[in-house]
Amino acid sequence: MSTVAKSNPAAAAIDGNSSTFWHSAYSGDAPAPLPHRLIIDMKALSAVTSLTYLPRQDKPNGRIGRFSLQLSANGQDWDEVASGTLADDATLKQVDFQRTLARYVRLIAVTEDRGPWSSAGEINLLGGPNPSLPRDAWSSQWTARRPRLAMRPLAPMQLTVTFPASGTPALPGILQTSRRTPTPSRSTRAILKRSRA
Ligand SMILES: [Ca+2]
Repeated sequence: MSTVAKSNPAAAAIDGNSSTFWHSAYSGDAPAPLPHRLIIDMKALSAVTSLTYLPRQDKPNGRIGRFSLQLSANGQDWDEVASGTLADDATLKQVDFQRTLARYVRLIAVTEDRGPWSSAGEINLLGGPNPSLPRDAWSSQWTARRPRLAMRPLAPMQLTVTFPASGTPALPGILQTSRRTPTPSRSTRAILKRSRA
């Protein structure tokens, strides 16, 4: 995203430093609309059981509320392993799920009470009852889903009302739209013919 502040890249969510953080775009033209997707590539398959999320520690902006957590072994086929709503505070959160073999992790931030932003001080993945997985080779990136449809109002449909000379609307079909009525298919024509007979 061209509008991401350079000091808050996705890599800051996995750098082991709780005072640096990833933040979605908040300057430039406009904030990227939610949901935001933070994707971590662990570069190797790992058995994962939990994700921890440490919000940024300096301000509440961007704390992830409702979320979906998805895992993938190949980066193409994703399974949601957890979803829910995280408490709106600065404490460390842990999301546990069924032990899954995965290489890619996709954290989808769906809501934020203050605005269309997401941020993360540190995100980690746990591989069992105890250990953090080694993060040396990991990489991360984030994207925002753009609306599929342009937010442009539709042109109003033009309605034409025809009145006969007597002043009484002709029925039926007094309203004619500017959209062309589709030609009935052969089978429809046959049905219409039968129903008229
Ligand atoms: Ca960090």
